[in-house]
Amino acid sequence: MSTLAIDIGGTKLAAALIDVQRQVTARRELPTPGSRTPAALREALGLLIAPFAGQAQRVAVASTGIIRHGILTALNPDNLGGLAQFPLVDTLTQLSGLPCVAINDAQAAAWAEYCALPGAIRDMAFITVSTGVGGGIISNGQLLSGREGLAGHIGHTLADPLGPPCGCGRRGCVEAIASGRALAAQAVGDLRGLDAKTIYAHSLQGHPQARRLIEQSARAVARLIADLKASSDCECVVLGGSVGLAESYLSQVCAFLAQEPAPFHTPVIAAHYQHDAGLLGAALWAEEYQS
Ligand code: ADP
Ligand code: BMX
Ligand code: ZN
Repeated sequence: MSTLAIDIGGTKLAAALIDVQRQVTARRELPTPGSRTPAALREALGLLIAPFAGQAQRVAVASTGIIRHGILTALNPDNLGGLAQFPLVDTLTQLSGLPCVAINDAQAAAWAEYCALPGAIRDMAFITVSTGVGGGIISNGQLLSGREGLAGHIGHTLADPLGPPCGCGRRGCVEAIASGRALAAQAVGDLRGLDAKTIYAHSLQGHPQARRLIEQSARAVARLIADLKASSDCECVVLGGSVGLAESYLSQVCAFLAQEPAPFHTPVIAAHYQHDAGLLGAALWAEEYQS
């Protein structure tokens, strides 16, 4: 059975076929629409999946936002251009004519990455540093989603009480300091108006402000990892997302984590499935959910 997996992020939409051997084929991407109305997102999803017609037996979606009863509710609507709610499962069932399940993107990626770890590991956390900062927690071999679907939304834990306001309504969240959107929002002077990818490229070339912004991001993520170690005694943390996977980001996070006291240390590794973790996780989750 082939699964059509879809990953909805704040910056890009991805889709691919996942076969029984868990191979990702025919992967394609589109930008998340600029005008983020429900109609625009529905239209973009239609365009994204059109080439897959007749090639899959079910749809599995990993999406940014709190996913509960098949509905996407944004915790931070700014990441989706103000879009607060979207009927994810109904829309994709209508567009594809196939049965559909949906799960939060970082929870999905956590599940895929957990499945790729050695079997002895039972407790781990996944962090994506991407448009936002998302997370998924595996405790004693189980993915935590929570009654309200909020479990793992660790990007909205406190990094700095005096930090910038976050779109979730809190102030100084990890996401408001470390995410791709935060990097762009905090940039001033010659970096103002640039996206995180471009700011990151400047940091690699030694631009002082860009380097400070990336360091600040990596430091906030390292402190988050120490907090996760303290709260869950995770055996490792897996890092993903386009910022999290960018050159030298992981080594910066590890250097900041090494500055914390030893009981808060845990191995930090790059996502095995790289940019496909959400897609694969949704497909693997659908296998569990529908078997
Ligand atoms: P999504 O959040 O849609 O899942 P990504 O994981 O690609 O998508 O994260 C998007 C964020 O990552 C944007 O802020 C973008 O500017 C930034 N980004 C994309 N590519 C890179 C890169 N090579 N290096 C650093 N940042 C990147
Ligand atoms: C936000 C939140 C999470 C999501 C995370 C990463 C929204 C719309 N999203 O914290 O649900 O997992 O961003 O999302 O409230 P991404 O778009 O960066 O992949
Ligand atoms: Zn927040």
